Amino acid sequence: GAASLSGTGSDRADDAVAALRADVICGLSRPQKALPPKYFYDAAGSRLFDHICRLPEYYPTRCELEILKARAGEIGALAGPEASLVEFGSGSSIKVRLLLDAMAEPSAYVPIDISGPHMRAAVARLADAYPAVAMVPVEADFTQPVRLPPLGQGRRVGFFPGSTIGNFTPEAATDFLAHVGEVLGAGALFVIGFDLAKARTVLEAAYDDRQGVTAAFNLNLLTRINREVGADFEPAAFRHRAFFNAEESRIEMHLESVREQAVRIDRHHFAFGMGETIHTENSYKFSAEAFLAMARRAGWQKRRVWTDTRGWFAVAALER
Ligand code: AVJ
Repeated sequence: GAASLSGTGSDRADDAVAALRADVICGLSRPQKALPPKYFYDAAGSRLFDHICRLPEYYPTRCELEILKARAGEIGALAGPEASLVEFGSGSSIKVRLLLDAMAEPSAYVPIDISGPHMRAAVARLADAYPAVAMVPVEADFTQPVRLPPLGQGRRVGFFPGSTIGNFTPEAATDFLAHVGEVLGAGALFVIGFDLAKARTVLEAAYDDRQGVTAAFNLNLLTRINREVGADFEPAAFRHRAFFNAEESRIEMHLESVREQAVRIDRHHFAFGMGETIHTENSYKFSAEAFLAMARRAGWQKRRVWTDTRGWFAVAALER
């Protein structure tokens, strides 16, 4: 929009802080206090998330890599020659490289990410390794309408790894899948990772690791809000909580107040009872059937579904 064309870096930063402040005030005003998980990923949070991906308990990253390594050839064949790879979010370049290596003369890589600097750094590294692939970063919120730049003759291949789809409620996930279909257009392929339901013990350990890295990741949200909007959260007065809600088939992360306390943002005061929580994240766990039914409602047909050897994680290739 106008801001991205004419705005300076600091205008954009002001906008981002204003959006964070509004979301925090709104989220803390609800009966069940809540904060959006997208705010986990400041510089410190992104580093902590990279650490989470290497933890012994956090299986999704390793499972998905196992699947992508085993199936890259099949994905490349489905993509066909001169395809454009459109990634929703700009994540692990290891996963993107696996796909680009398996595709026949890929014509473009198009990451869509709200964090410009992070994305441009990732793209610069890829550009050196893939001189024949046009690198076309799009700085945008991928949940909002975006128009793709003109791309080559080949197929459009969407990519949404990591089970980030699990952050959305089923309704929002369905809307998002339909939105991706609109963005990619008729004939597109969509390669998407999703986490599978499994034993509670395995799930809960993955979101409450022994080293406390996930706890630090969750609590970092409060540190970020203090720094960026001038709140006076005392992170030590909150505890990390993660549990599997079987009814909703999701891991929930919360920050639990260890005592009665109040938190201030300018003229706003938020009272916490002892044990009261801020709900910070949902991470839905699917059956392949439930996931595919949701994709079908959003206009996507199944081409393939692959799982790792333990059957803990899945990658689907969908077509529209
Ligand atoms: C990036 C949303 C896929 O839900 O597993 C990891 C985020 N939160 N540990 C997930 C996360 C706590 C992750 N996603």
